Amino acid sequence: PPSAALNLKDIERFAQQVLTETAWAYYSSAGDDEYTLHENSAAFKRYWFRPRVLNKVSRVSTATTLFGSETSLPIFIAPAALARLGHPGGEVNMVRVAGEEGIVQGISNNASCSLDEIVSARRPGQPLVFQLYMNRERAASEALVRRVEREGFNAIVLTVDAAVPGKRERDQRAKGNYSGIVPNGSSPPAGKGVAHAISGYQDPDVDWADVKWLQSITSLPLILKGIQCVEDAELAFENGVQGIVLSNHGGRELDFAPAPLTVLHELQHKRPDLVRERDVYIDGGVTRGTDVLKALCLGAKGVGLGRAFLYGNGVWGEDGVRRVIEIMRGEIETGMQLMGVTSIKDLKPELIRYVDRDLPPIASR
Ligand code: HOC
Repeated sequence: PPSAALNLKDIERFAQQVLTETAWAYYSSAGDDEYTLHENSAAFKRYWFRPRVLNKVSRVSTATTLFGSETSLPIFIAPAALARLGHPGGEVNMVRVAGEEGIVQGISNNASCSLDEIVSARRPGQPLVFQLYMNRERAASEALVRRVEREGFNAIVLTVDAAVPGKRERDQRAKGNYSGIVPNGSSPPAGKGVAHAISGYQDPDVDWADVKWLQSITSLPLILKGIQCVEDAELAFENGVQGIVLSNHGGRELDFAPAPLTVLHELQHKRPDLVRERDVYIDGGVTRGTDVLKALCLGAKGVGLGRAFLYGNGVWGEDGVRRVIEIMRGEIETGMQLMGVTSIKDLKPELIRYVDRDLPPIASR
């Protein structure tokens, strides 16, 4: 049962046992030697807390506002492709649970459930954001953006860290049958893995003029996902976007791209005004509620989790998605209580310190 998982690492281990070889390889793989995949979570271990005591903490609120909607937690379901590869209910399972739990969800351009299925599973007013890859055929992107706007999505999230698929060798080596699950009618090129199979329509020639073009065709807020340095964060806001997600695509694209938490620290240092006044989100490498709290102390507005939801969904369907949220809710609440804070706005840089050394790996149990 889902209660057998006490933490997100447990869920990952169950997923490795239960998912097909193709699904596990596709979900878990990352670029080249997977240093960035490792670094995304290692970066969190270099920040320790400076807790405050003797504050009354019996009542804590984890509520906040993400992508313009109130949410019960400072986390969101990051857009990720092909939830059906893990469970036949696919993204719809996540929509149902996110609705019950009051969580914002990102719907991937490469979702395996159709937009019709997704919007029919949604509660009235349930917050969803749509993650877009720019199609070589701009007219197709335009039609999609207009459809999503009509459906009342909260925002368009344009992914900018994946001009071409990263070299994911575990994905390429896994042999399996994913026809019928791959969206956009693509036929998978043999032996190149799932990422190549689904991304044929994506245009590597996207630039800041396309960002302006997107703004001209929609009144929805535009968020850029995949910002990896301070200069591009500045450019994004100069180009009028409403928010950015510091992300390296879960380590799946450029190996040796920096951990999003490191970029957040640098942004917080060099442009505290942007972190304070604009919407800066982060994703990648989150396995604990304390990771979320560290990112929030450094100024992130919210934190995305992708693989954890794919794994939970893959093992137990809706119950697994619910279990991920339950675990995170518990860890975030307990962490806040032990740090001496009772609301999300109290999470400030003064509550953490940077420790300039790596910890030894945690022994496996
Ligand atoms: C050209 C972009 O987001 C993944 C998905 C699909 C990425 C396709 C690569 O697998 O990370």
